[in-house]
Amino acid sequence: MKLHGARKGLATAACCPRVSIPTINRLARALAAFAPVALLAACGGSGGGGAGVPLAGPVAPPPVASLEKACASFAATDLPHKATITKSALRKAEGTLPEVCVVRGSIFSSAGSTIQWAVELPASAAWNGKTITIGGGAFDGFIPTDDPRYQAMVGTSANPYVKISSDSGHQTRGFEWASDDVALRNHAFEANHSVLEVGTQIAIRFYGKAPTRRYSFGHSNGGRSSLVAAQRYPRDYDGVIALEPAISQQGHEANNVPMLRHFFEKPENWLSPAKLALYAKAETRACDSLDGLADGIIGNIEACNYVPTELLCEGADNDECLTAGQIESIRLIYTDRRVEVALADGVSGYPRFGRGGAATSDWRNFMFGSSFEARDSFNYFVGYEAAKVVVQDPAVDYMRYDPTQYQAQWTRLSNLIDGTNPDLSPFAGNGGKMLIWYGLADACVSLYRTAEYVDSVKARMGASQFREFARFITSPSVGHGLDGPGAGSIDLVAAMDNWVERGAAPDKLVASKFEPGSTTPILQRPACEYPMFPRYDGSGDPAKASSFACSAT
Ligand SMILES: [Ca+2]
Repeated sequence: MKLHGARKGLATAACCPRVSIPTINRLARALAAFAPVALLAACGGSGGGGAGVPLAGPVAPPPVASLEKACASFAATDLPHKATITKSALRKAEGTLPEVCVVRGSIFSSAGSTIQWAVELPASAAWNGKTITIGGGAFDGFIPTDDPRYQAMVGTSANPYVKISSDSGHQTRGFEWASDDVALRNHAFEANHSVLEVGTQIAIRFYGKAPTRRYSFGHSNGGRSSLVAAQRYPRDYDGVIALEPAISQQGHEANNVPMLRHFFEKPENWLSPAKLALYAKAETRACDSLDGLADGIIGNIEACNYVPTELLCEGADNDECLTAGQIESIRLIYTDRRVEVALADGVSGYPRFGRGGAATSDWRNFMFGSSFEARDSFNYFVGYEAAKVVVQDPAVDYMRYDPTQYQAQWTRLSNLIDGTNPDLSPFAGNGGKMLIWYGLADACVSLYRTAEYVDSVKARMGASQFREFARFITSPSVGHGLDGPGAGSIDLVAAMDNWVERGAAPDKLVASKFEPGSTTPILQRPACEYPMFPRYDGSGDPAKASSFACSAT
């Protein structure tokens, strides 16, 4: 799961559901439309997994032809949700990706929302009998498995799986479609659920047997959709993996307004790459050793209270100092924010960001962007997109609108999209496992919102019950772009599968840092459960995880 440079449109959006009666009615109608097929099927569940979508439709014998032939001749006309196949073609092996049959198709939900999806099927002998759904970042609008960066993020351990993904029901990268209720509901949760049913059926038809396990994997908005699936459809997945999940998107968009306005109000508030480097160096110098080792990694973020007052420009502004406005920008990044907008599940405000982001690509990509004039940072982009929707005006002035005047729209969005429902009992009761990972330096989606969410789940279920099915682990000095001085690459798919299949809880995971293109780690650290971080033992090899112990202080 390393990499994928944080880029506008790719990185996941800030953020951020409850099943209403209309939803239930809608689901009932969908099921009714499907009844003739469902009646034909044995209600097989998904083998040994907890996932319980009925496996409808006739079962074909296992293919004996080559993958290419089986792929070219694959057809299915009675798929769930009236899904239609538009193309079925072999994709040859490339890099670390194996040869697969890619079945593409669509689900027409309404005039305002059509879901484009893809299901990647490895050769029968290579299939491990399981599926993995791969979620998209930002506002979706593309098929993640078509993007090599997403394939790299999920990693080679996912290669033996049937990979399922979709654009969530729209084909653009903005948020303008969110004014359409069907499109919004698809993006929020329904597309993921529907496409899982389609992908499961395609696997059954293609291989002649049902998947034994189904997992979900996603980063940022994709992490949100993983957690939302566990909240709304507790029988869909045996394991959900969420990296830096954007579970409170509306909290992010409404509450970041004052901070972003300050950045872009005047040039002397904005931090150039040179200023970012200056600040990153100073923050690292002040806080690096708080974890016992000066290694460029700020592990003990809670003890890091550095304020760059000594960098204040005494004369003319230059690259070796910070203006008062720039110091205020940094203070705002590290300060909890509160814009009076009420969100789903009693959530309000939006927490500060974790320390260390200036030394990653995050502050440039997510906070400040390429120039003061461009206003192209990702947080500004998603905030502006949300403003257009809540104000219902594509020409809204982001720098002037009052988020508190649009409570009804925030509520509408938050109730559908946000993944803050703390009731994971049905998911846990069904045997589901949950693995959440965070880079502590994330400057797009606040670590602390997920920490609050995990606390809310523990408060409801009990901390020990939480640990029976879930882990929240972190890696310091890794940002939302999954880069930075820290070690943040962990094989979470293998970790999840070990937990689900063998009961091996992911308590000894090691995070690695690699040089680009290399598979030999240059640095390793334990992946500690939040709020613990890797503390150096004082004598061991600084490159080895065994030289560090997880500590809360
Ligand atoms: Ca350190």
